[in-house]
Formats: sequence, C-alpha cells, structure tokens
Amino acid sequence: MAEQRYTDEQLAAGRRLFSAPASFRLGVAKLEQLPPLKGTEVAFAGRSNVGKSSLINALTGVNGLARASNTPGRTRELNFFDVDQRITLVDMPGYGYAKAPKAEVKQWQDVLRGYLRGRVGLTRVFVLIDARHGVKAEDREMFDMLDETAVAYQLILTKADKIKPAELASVTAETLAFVKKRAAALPQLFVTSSDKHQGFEDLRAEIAGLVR
Ligand SMILES: Nc1nc2c(ncn2[C@@H]2O[C@H](COP(=O)(O)OP(=O)(O)O)[C@@H](O)[C@H]2O)c(=O)[nH]1
Ligand SMILES: [Mg+2]
Repeated sequence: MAEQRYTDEQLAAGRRLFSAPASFRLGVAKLEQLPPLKGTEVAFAGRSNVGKSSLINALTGVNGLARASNTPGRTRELNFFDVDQRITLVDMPGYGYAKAPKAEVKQWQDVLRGYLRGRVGLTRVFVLIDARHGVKAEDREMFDMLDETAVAYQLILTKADKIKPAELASVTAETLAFVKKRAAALPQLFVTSSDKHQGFEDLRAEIAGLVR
C-alpha cells in the first residue's frame, strides 16, 4: 500500500470542511463582474473536457453542482462555488478547444490572464491533466501564465480509471518530472477518478490545509 501522505488529523479536517453542503454562487463572464473574495479561493483549470466540472462535483459530493458536459468548450464563465463559507472554488473555462472561434478564445485568454494576474487572495490553482494524454502544449501555455503571474499551482491527473496501473505510474512519473522544472508549481500531484470517487480524501485534506 502507498504511504499515507496526510495525517489522520489533516484527512479529518478535509472531511469536515467538505461535509458542509457546497453551493453555486455566480458565474462571471467579465473581469468587472468578479465578486469580492470570500474565504480562501482556489481555482481549477484545464483543457476542455479534462473533467473539471466532474471533479468539483465529486470533491464536494454534490452531483450536478458544476455542470458536466459531453460538449467540450461549453463553460464560458468563471463559476464560483461556496464551501462552508471558508472556501471558494472557481471552475475556470476550459482551454484548448480547437473549434471555438478565434475572437472568443482571445477574449477568454484575456479573462483568464486578468483573473490570474489580478486576483489577490487566489491561493492555489489546480491544473487538471487527463491521465491518458499527459501534459499538452496548451497546458504548457497555462503553466507559463501561472509561472509568470506567480500563482502557486499543483497538477491533478484525472480519469485515472481509464488507464492501466502501469501506464498511470509512468504518466505520474513523467508529469512529476515535468513540474519539478516549473517555477511556481508544487512538486506533488494528485491522481483522481471522479467516476470511481478516488483521490478525493487527499485533495480535500490539501484544500483544508489552505484555509486561513
Ligand atoms: N471515466 C471517467 N470519465 C470522466 C471522469 N471525469 C470526467 N469524465 C467524463 O469526461 C467528460 C468531460 O467531463 P467534464 O467534467 O464536463 O469536463 P470539463 O469540460 O473539464 O468540465 C464527461 O463525459 C465526464 O463524464 C473520470 O474521472 N472518469
Ligand atoms: Mg466544465
């Protein structure tokens, strides 16, 4: 069995934090509409279809809280969710959706960059990577943006249920080697399956540790 990464107390704090019902606060399409900070803010980024919405649903235990969709590129807003008044989760619009019109892509990149640059109090960005695909060019652009804006970020490999354990081990090692070279990336990652509800105890413990 793998070594326990968090203490029992940390795991319990994670469970306690997420035992409170999470709720949707608002969706924001323009920087001027950003709400005031409430508690510790953490954001989730990743390519379209990587599993952001599914992960937020599984993390909070609220089915349908974040809209999961089979149509990639549909979420065009920063969606804000409250957890226990102490944590704000932000579902960021997916990037790397080739079919989106150029002007729309540019508008979204501006909103993302503006949010990442200007959001004082944004504590952590979790960047989701599909375990089947590993780090792609668009992910590296996101890492560049995060390194530039000096926002601490940490990777989550998603859809772990879709690949064999041996493949998962090698993509985990490759991805870790990759982030170790990045300025603002944390040198540990999470591996999750929203379908099988795996990996969330640790992620909850990590997020609970960020509460001020
Ligand atoms: N097998 C499997 N499918 C997943 C998982 N997470 C998400 N999906 C599927 O991947 C698709 C995209 O998920 P979604 O959460 O909407 O991705 P988003 O665009 O990043 O928000 C949906 O069909 C989900 O059901 C997972 O952990 N395992
Ligand atoms: Mg989504």
